[in-house]
Amino acid sequence: MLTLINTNRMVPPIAPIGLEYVAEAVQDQGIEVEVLDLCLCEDPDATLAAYFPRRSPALVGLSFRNADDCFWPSAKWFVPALADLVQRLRGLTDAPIALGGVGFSAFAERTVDHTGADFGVHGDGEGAAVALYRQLHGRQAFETVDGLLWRRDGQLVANQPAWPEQVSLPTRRRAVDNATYFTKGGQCGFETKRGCNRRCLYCADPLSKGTCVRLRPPAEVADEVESLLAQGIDVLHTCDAEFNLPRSHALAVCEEFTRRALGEKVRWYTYLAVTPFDAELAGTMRRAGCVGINFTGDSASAAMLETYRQPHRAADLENAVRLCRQHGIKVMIDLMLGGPGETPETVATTIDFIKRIDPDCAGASLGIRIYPGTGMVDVVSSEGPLESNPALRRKYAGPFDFFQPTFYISRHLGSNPARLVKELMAGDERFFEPMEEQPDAAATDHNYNDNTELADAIRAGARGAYWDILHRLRRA
Ligand code: B12
Ligand code: SF4
Repeated sequence: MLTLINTNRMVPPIAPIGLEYVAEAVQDQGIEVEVLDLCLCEDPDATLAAYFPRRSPALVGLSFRNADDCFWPSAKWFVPALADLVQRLRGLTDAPIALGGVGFSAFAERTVDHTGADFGVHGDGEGAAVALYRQLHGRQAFETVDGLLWRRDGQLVANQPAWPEQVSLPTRRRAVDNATYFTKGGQCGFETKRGCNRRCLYCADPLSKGTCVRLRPPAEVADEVESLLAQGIDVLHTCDAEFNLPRSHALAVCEEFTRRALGEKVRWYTYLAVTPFDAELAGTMRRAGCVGINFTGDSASAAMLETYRQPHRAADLENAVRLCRQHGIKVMIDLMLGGPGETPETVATTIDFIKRIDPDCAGASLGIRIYPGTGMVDVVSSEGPLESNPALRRKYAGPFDFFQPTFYISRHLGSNPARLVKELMAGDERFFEPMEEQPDAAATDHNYNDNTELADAIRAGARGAYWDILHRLRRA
């Protein structure tokens, strides 16, 4: 038997869709599986202590979605709590422990090493969990398991993830209590593809999910949405990196939704790259039930977009907002402020431009989380010794270590960059402001980590993407 544990207790709670796909794929191979959801229980310690004397799994799998909250100055790091959990499990079961999840995959080797887990799976878990389970009961040929991290003679070995070109997943969505997640989290996720073939300077998605786009059959995606609908869940959020990459697949998914009249039954939100986006795509998405788009806008400064390696320009942002307005889709622009070369002038250009094109809201992330393996590491390496680089921000002591939350804010923004950005926003309520570093600073940001304002609104019946719920609250 395989026991899968959801370790993510962030509030509002997001259903562990990755763990659910893994659980159902394992079940489909005839392996008994149980899910222990530490998010939906009152007392995780008591839940674990009550579970293990009753059950003796052959393998325990831990899902680790967020390695940290990616938000400066909050900079919450969740790896130490994961290490504590692994230690606690050692006292409760002799079963080997395997780690997986998107947060895990961004730092796979370091996380296995740091927590002392027996195994880890970098990338897709469906096939790897089955293969690992079988190898544990068979010849122990761990080198055959795609994406597996394991130890040979005490040395950590990391197998390459497979990144299969086509993704086919179970569609039942019954392994997790999605109805409760919907009530407490205000939305549930679904996935139409994995991976990204772009190389934005800061982004870890290609590392965690693969560097090519791996598509899921549209009919399968629609089957899954119908499974969620049958559970009373009618507000959804995509779990793709960017829904419109590629555009042809986005259209195909939407057309399948429309063919099944799903657009009249569900409302869904999504992340989109700013290009490609056009009237045909906007109209097709709206008919298929899309009610809100969060664009990876980053900046309106041509220089900053170039630095971030984004193919779009300010005019594309303007076009995106206009098309959303024309098609009745709410629109949020995610901004990435403070990257290499950002100056007060480029920030002002971006903020003024956003005010003018008038999206429903814009989120200002100030401070780029530096992930090992991304272009950001090359940038900071080229800027001289880390210890004397004023752009680097962190809350831990000792040598710099990008495994721990480490952020970059351009030195040109001075000693209080959040204040500077807020002054430029000038209280415009369309912006989620960056948070200042003072401990008593008021929260007008869009950090969803332990966000009680959001959780309370959802408890009172609010549903939708969190930016949309917060936006509605602020206008009320
Ligand atoms: C969609 C999304 C959101 C939506 C979620 C909507 C929803 N209803 O699900 C919203 C906007 C709410 C959101 C919020 C946040 N998010 Co988010 N989100 C994503 C996104 C795009 C998809 C996540 C997802 O569900 N993927 C699909 C599933 C199927 O994949 P998976 O979890 O990786 O699971 C697979 C494998 O990892 C593996 N696996 C998983 N578990 C296990 C267990 C075992 C044992 C094994 C073997 C394998 C295994 O198998 C699974 C299937 O193949 C990712 C980026 C990305 N492309 O993945 C960011 C991402 C996960 N989010 C991130 C962050 C930081 C957050 C927030 C903390 C932001 C904030 N401060 O507010 C919050 C946290 C919310 C919460 N309560 O947890 C970061 C985490 C980075 C990190 N350092 O860890 C990511 C990676 C984005 C990024 N690069 O910055 N998010
Ligand atoms: S920011 Fe979006 S488009 Fe760029 S690499 Fe990441 S997922 Fe791909």
